[in-house]
Amino acid sequence: MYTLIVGTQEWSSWSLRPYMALMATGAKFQLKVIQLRRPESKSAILKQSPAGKVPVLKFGAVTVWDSLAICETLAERHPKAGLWPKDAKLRAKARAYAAEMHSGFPDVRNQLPMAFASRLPMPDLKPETSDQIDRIIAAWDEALKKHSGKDGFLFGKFSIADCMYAPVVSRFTTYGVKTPKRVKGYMEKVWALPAMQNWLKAS
Ligand SMILES: N[C@@H](CCC(=O)N[C@@H](CS)C(=O)NCC(=O)O)C(=O)O
Repeated sequence: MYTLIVGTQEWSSWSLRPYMALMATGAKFQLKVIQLRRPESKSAILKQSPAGKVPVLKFGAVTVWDSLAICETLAERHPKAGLWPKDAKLRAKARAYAAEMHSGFPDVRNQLPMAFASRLPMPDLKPETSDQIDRIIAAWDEALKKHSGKDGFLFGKFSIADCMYAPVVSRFTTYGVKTPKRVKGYMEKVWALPAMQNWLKAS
């Protein structure tokens, strides 16, 4: 039904997000991996999407690029998967979390690049990077404290907010970022998900 085109799993943080969402729908899909950082990478990606970036989702005659657009499309097509919270106020907040990740934290991206299966020393952090790490931890902690309930994700049941932050769980694990107990428990929960473990095997 679907084809999800992703970049090398070890590095492609943007690709991990829709993979998490697609796995949560339970829908059948084919995964195509384009190896990044090779001379032929760009032309291979351009054959799949005019935007020249992965991830890309294809179904029928439709091509969707951009990780958040793919997650939104899946949420719309698979309402039973509950990829956004049912409650409208909670949904608005979950969307703000997802959007904050999508458009923000540039220094975390640059200084702590995703290296999914690796364990690396923490680099000397710029003040901006430390501030962004603190903001992510505070945002997670607040959502978990208020909304995680028995399911244990940021907004209770697993949602697109968790998909968007899954690469950060990986980055914090790789570089050994220290987190408070509640956040550590959340990271362990996300890391143990079958989708994350599949990604690890492929990394
Ligand atoms: N905003 C896009 C960003 C996607 C992106 O930057 N993808 C990287 C891989 S992780 C890529 O395709 N890089 C290859 C290139 O730029 O040639 C999204 O959310 O999907």
